[in-house]
Amino acid sequence: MTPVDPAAPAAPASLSLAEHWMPFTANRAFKRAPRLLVSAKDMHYVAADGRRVLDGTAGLWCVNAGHAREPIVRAIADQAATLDYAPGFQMGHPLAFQLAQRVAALTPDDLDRVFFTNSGSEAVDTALKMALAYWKARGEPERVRFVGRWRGYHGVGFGGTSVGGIEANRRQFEGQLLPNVDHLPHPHNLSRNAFSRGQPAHGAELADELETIIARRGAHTIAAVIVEPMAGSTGVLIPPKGYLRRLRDICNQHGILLIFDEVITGFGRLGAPFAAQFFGVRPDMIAMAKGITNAAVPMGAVAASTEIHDTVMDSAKSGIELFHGYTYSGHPLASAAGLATLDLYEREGLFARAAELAPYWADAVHRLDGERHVIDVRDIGLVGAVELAPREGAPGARAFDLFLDCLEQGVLVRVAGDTIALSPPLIVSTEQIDEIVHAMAAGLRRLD
Ligand code: PXG
Repeated sequence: MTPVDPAAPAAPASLSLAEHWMPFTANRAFKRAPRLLVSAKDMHYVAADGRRVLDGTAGLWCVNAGHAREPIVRAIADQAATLDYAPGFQMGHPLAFQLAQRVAALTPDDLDRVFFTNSGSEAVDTALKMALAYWKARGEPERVRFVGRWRGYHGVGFGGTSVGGIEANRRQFEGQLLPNVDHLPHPHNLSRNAFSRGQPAHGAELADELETIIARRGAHTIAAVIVEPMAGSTGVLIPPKGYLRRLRDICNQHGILLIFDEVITGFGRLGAPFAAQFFGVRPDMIAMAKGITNAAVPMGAVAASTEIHDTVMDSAKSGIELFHGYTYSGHPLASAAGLATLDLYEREGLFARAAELAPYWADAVHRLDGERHVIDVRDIGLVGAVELAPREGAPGARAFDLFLDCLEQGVLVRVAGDTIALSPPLIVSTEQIDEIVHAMAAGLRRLD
């Protein structure tokens, strides 16, 4: 049991749970047995009953520097008192420009033109629309098709849902998703790659399926391919060695844009600023969010190549070049939080820290190899995944029980189908890594 924190704020005594329609949640079950968090600091949450919970998931893959970090808190508070909001259309404020410059300095090569959104979903839809605008500007308006990947997650906009490949997320909206989308096969293959350490050896050839799609549709109809370099929400799918390079090469051969959705992998999760650098593959656009502000204020962004940017700029005779944007694009509070966050990452060397911790992390999570029900353990950077054999007729139930068991032990992990995903803040200590793995092992031994 974890200690109770007497200083934690209490949840209100009479809290009505009916009105808040919760996102991606089993609402009825949750409201029968709610799990409420009331405060957080560094590596820990405090739950409504006062117990401390070790954050094994960086919130939802987003609190990379740990919770309620003082410089970020101060930057947001100061900014709220100085300039709470400024219109972002035909007006600007300095912080958004400063943050764009700082983000551009972290992205690979010439991906130096940064468009701000408020979420990963908006970043994805923005990148897809930029691809369409780019081809129109280039005089190839017939390039309108997108290629996503099965089991991909690109948020919940119509664009992201359409290129996404998680069946459950598509089913309720079938019939009104974007037309002209194809999906690559996902690269997850336990019969060849189970219990791999780091990138699996087998499966680079799955990228060649893009050639099949191109042969069927014609390269001249395809605007862009979008993939998560490492897929997170679907249960941590790590790209086989050579796979991303092959996708890049095929896109190059056919002049197709490659978009990396780095909403999860951006800002140090793998031990490099972006997965593009970690894997040594340059996309044409990167969609990002989450870690850009350490999740303290919602924000997302797209980094586009100067070529894409300049082509769109040059195609407009005068006036607005891209008919797209959000009321809160580059919001002052988010910009201030972003600047303080990037300072903190730099000052504490957190991306390098993630890289240095990765071997310890890999050893730790692979101690779960061979535990009961475990059919795979995988790792990359500071990401781990433990996949369980599903319970007969109840997919996901076993992993959900393990999630509840870990929470009872004071460790927050994340369920994705029958996989438990682990992604602690990059400030995690080796003792805390052991604590996460120990809770998982103890939970697994109790699990039906
Ligand atoms: N792309 C990727 C790759 C993501 O992981 C989004 C887009 C959408 O971002 P927004 O900010 O619109 O939610 C995401 C979001 C999980 C989990 O448990 C993952 C996400 C969100 C919630 C839960 O793995 N990723």
